[in-house]
Amino acid sequence: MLYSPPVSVRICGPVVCIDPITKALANGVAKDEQRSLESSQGKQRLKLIGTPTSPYVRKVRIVLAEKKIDYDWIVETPWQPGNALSSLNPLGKIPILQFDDGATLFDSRVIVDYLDAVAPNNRLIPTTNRDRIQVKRWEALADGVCDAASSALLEGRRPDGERSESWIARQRGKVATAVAAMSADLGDHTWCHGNGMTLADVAVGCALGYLSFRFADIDWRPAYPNLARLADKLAQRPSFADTVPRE
Ligand SMILES: N[C@@H](CCC(=O)N[C@@H](CS)C(=O)NCC(=O)O)C(=O)O
Repeated sequence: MLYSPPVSVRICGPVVCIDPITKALANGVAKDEQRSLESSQGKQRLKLIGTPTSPYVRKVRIVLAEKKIDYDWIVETPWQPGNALSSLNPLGKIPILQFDDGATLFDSRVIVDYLDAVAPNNRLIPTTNRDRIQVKRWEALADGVCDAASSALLEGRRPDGERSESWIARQRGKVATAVAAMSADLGDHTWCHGNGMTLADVAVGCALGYLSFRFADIDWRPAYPNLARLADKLAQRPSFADTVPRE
């Protein structure tokens, strides 16, 4: 089904419920988005489809939590034969965000971009182009760590005779250089970009969490104390603590 933009999402925090239309107007969202919010037919109940092990799903769950957006989480693994994911995402990958009318959004970068635009409370992606691109660059780097690491993991699970050790080494090499680059780019700064937490930190936190979860032999903490400091700070947030990867 083609994506038809929903008009509003339900934003509920533990203490207050924020009306998304009022909030959007107060935060000065773009005029066309205002119009779409104003033509509201009602509030959307979002479904997120994914697993508790996927770092991309975790990134979306953290953004949903940080923005206090209510949703139903449907656990579905792409590795289960006969799963229905390809009817929701032709690529058969998670995460998938599904709206009341059945329309879907993928992948994680598109979903978080969408969520940050329709629920402008607790902005995670800066609105100025220069800052926005830097945050998206961080996200690409961190997601790239997950891409390379998961490729190495899956290759390592192939049967003897089918497994390529050179492919695993290639992907592990990408992980190593990308983590070193993240550390160099973070330097002495508290956050990856700017003076507060952004999607850059969320994506980096998910990538580092995925390495700790799946690759006990990749000892990134002592090698990169600045990344360890960032990961420890993020781990104190309920959005991170509640989404620690698990089987
Ligand atoms: N770039 C995608 C990557 C999503 C992805 O690779 N998800 C994995 C799970 S961690 C998946 O669904 N793999 C199934 C497959 O490749 O068939 C995103 O950010 O959403």
